[in-house]
This record gives sequence, C-alpha cells and structure tokens, in this order.
Amino acid sequence: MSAELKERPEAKASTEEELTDGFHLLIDALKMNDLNTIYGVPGIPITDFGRLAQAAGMRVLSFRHEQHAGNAAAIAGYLTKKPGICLTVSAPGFLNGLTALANATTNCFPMILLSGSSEREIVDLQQGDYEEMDQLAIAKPLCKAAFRVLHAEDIGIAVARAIRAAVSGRPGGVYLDLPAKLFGQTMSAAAGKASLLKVVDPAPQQLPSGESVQRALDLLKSAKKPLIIIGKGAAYAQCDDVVKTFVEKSGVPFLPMSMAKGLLPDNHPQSASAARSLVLKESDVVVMLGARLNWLLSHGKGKAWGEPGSKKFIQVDIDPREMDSNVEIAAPVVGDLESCLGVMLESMGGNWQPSNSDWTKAVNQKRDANIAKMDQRLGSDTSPMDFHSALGALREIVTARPDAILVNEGANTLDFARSIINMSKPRKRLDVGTWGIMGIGMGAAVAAAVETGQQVLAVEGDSAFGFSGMEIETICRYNLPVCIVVFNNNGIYRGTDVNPTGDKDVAPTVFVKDSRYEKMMEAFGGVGVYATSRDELAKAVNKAMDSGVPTLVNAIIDENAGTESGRIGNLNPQSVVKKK
Ligand code: ADP
Ligand code: TPW
Ligand code: MG
Repeated sequence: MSAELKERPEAKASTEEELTDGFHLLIDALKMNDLNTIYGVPGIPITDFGRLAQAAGMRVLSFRHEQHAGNAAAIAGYLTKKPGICLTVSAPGFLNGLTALANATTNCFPMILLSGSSEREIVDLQQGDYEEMDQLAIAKPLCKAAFRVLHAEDIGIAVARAIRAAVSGRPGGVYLDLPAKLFGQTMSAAAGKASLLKVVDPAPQQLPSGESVQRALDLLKSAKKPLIIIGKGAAYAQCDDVVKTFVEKSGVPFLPMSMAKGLLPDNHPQSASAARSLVLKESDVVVMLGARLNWLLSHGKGKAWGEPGSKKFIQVDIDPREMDSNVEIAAPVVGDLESCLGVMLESMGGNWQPSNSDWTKAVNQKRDANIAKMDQRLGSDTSPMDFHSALGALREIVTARPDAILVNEGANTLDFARSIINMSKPRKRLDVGTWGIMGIGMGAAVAAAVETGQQVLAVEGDSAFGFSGMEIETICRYNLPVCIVVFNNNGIYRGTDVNPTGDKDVAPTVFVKDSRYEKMMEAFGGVGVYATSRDELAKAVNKAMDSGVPTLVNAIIDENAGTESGRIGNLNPQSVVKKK
C-alpha cells in the first residue's frame, strides 16, 4: 500500500478485504460512462493499463505515433458527441499527443488525453526522473481543462469532471494527468465501486432567451439578400432534421463550411456553394449556424464581404464569447443549436414567407452557370491525370456511395476535392479543420472506420499523406475498410520547383519523383495499386470499396498541376528584398 493511502483513513483497506486498484478504477470509470474505445501507444507506465482495459472488454487500438491516436480520438469525439479517449506514455508520448489535443480544442471536438506521468516528488524537484516533465502545466494553456489525479479514490470524480469539461458548452480537449503511482494504489473494492459515477446529462440543453430569438427573426425578416452559413458545430450538434427544416422554411441560400458539407446535400436547391463569392459579397443579413468568423471566412470583413457596413450578422452558437469576436454581431443567439433552432422555428410560425426573390434567382443562376463550367472540366481524361480528371472520377464514386466517409487533406488536393466532391449526408467529410493542419489523415480514417463501421475513402496529397503514412500498418493490422488515394504530384503543391543555386539538394517542396507509395501498403498485407489514368483510378477505388480490403492507390498527377498553397497562396508573406 502506498504511503499516501496509509495516511488516508477513508482509503485504508485491510488485507482480507477484496481490493481494487487505480488500473481497475480507471477502466471501470470509463466503461461506466460508455467510453469503450481507447486510441493510444503503449509504454511505461500505461502498458498494463492497455492490457487490462482490453481484458475488460474495451477496444484498445494501438497506433505507431501518439499524434495519430490523438487525431483518431478527436474525430471519434466529433462523430459521436462523446469524448474520444487517447492514451499515451509520459513526456515525449504526452507531447506527441498534445498536438492532437490542442487541435481538437481548436476545432471544438471533445476528447480526453490520458497520459501517464512520472512521480510528482521527483518532477517538482526536477531530479531527472525517467521521462520527467511537468505535463499538467504544459497541457493547461493548450486545452479546455487539465486535471491531475493523485489518489485512487478520486478517479471516478476526475473522469466525471473530464467528461463534463469535454462535452458541455463548446466542446474541446481535456487533459488528465495520471502519475505512475496512481495505477498501483489499492483500496477496498466496495469503496472503490462507490467512488465511481455515471455522469448525468453531460452536455445539458442550453435554451436561448426569447428576446434573442425575436431580435434574430426580426432582422432575418428585414433582409433582402439573406444568407445562411452552416459550420461543423452544426454537424457536431446532430440535429440534422432541425437544421434542414430551418433552412427550407426560411428559403434562404446556404453555404456549408467544409466539414458541414452534406448536412444538407450539396445538390440541394438552396445550396449556394458554387456561388460563394457572390453570396459573401452581396448578402445583407448573414445567419451563422455553428460556424466562426475566423480566417476561413476572412474574419467577416474585407474585400470578400463587399462594401464595409453592408452586412448584419445573426450568430447562433453555444459559446457566448464567440459573439463580436471579429465583427459586430447584431443578433446573437446563444444556446445549443437544436434548442435555438427549435425556438426559432416555433417563433417563425406557420406564415413565415420563405425568401424567394430576385436574390435567390440571381444566386441560383450564378451557381448553375459555375456548376456547368466545372462539369465540363470534370469529364476530362488527361494523361497524366490532373486534379480535375482524378477528382471527376472520385466524385462519381462518392455520389454512388453516400454512406462512405471521405477524409481529405493536402493543399490543392484538399481545395479541389472540397469543391468538386459533393456530399449528401451529414458528418461524412473529415478534413484539416480550423488550423488547416496536415497529418490528420490516417488517424481520422481509423476513427471513422472504427466508430461508424462505414467504408472510408481518404484523398491525400502526397505530402499530407507522409505525416501519418506509417499508420497504414495500423489500418492493415485492424483490417479496417479504408481506401487511401495518394495524389502524387511529386511534392508540396507541385513537383517542379528547382534549387536556384544549382546545388545537389532539390528544392524544399520537392520529393523523390515517382515514389511508389502503393508498395508501402503491400508491405503490410494490404492492396497497392499504381494508377496513371482516370479509368485505372476508378476501377481500383471501386474494387477497394466493394471489398473493404485496406488499399492504397498511388494516383499519378501532373507535377505541374498544383498552385502554391492551393487556394490560400495569398496568406504567404513575400520577400521585398531584391535578389542579387
Ligand atoms: P467551421 O470551421 O465549420 O466554420 P467552427 O469550428 O469554426 O466551424 O465553428 C464551430 C462553432 O460551433 C463553434 O463556435 C462552437 O462553439 C459551435 N458549437 C459547437 N457545438 C455546438 C452546439 N451544439 N450548438 C451550437 N453551437 C455549437
Ligand atoms: C502540421 C504546411 C500546408 S499544405 C502542405 C503543407 C506541408 C502539403 C501540400 O502538399 P500535398 O498537396 O499534400 O502534396 P498538393 O496537392 O497541393 O500537392 N505542417 C503542418 N500543417 C501544415 N498545414 C503545413 C505543415 C502545409
Ligand atoms: Mg503534392
């Protein structure tokens, strides 16, 4: 028995009593709250925890790097509204997982990072323990909440706090610091059982005020050119029917943010995706549903948004502090989306006049013209493939398989796929999110397959794929129905940069030409395909998605086809110093 426990009479256990320990209490606390899957990497001091969790019937999925386990946990949280669980070792493993925890928090995805840590006494005196690090202090500024558990009898409360912090209000990442000693602490099994709790109503409904709803509806009614922007917070909220009813009853054109695509189908008559520039510029009242006015929407101002002062915003969000973050929000509606839209719909009553004016006609005309232009390019069968011919093929496949989940990262590969591939169901598109981060691919693919049981198609730039590429072993090991298509254009953005000095090093954006990524998949027992034409690509992907066998298709794309940073090249600072 540990020294601390001896000092704590309430936790004292006689040797005849049945005992439990930190390992089992943590497993029981998670299971009691229906958290049955762990994404992680084993090692001191959590190896036995993973073993015991598996023995207790939990799904324990081992990755090759904690960042991808963490990204999987974050996506599990996004898809299920329950915190995804990531488990890591101390210091370096913790830091590897921390990137994913910070990314989850930035994206408003609920997850809990459980990391083993070394002994407090040694860490605090900085005496150089194995993998010593003050992990709690480092995690704190990077996540929504961070807690440390020192006593086995506090595990139940700690898990409850972590769950509530992760999923209530604006969801986010939570860190739980678990010093090695905690796992071996014992207490009476009966007292241990009594210390655990199942969290009641972890994400309570948050109703908007009647006044805020009225203000929003008055403003919407006054609009001549209204627009609805739907964000991934709306997809997360899982109130798909309410969102659809609100959009259709209002008659207002809508623009889905990237991961909100499919919440209403992209071919919906009110979709304004293909008239994005027009609606951002010309609209007069904009309704934000679970979306932020961050860089992805040019902060709600500037050239893209037309004349200064030409817009008024209604924003529906669970976080009151989001209001006025970038521009004035004339009508804030604070609450969970389902409650807010429910009250709004009720207040709109039976006589609401749907927006159906010259505005909607103009938007639809522009959209249809742009779609017709795009369709022409998508039919092309170039050799080598370019982004349009390859994505034209994948678009047909995704349309024919609406239940499949699309994972997407890269620069050009991301931007073209987002605008070309239509989605028709909610939460079927997972991508680089708020940070535009590379490396979410394989973690997201694993979680999507594990959490939903659906087929996954990961469309990856060759650079993007490299960040998490080793996890194809994980995909093969668990035999997950994941088909990866690597858009191989020999580099970051394109493969044509040259080193101006003529030195032997290639340019920093260029990779080994004609890399055979498909052979990596074959190394682990999956199927690898080298595809140089649209037809070969389509055949390979259809076969993979019919069979569910882990597959990597190396799709050879013209190395000249991409542009710098895809569609956000304008964010690159330019040197003003003249070259000699
Ligand atoms: P996108 O990148 O798609 O624009 P963001 O991640 O920027 O989306 O915004 C998501 C927003 O949704 C956040 O401001 C978050 O507070 C909000 N949100 C999350 N869950 C809910 C919910 N259940 N109800 C209302 N708003 C929510
Ligand atoms: C964690 C910077 C943005 S996009 C990208 C990088 C490295 C790769 C683009 O090349 P790819 O796509 O994937 O081959 P394509 O089709 O244009 O050729 N590190 C992190 N995140 C980001 N966003 C970067 C670096 C970056
Ligand atoms: Mg590339």
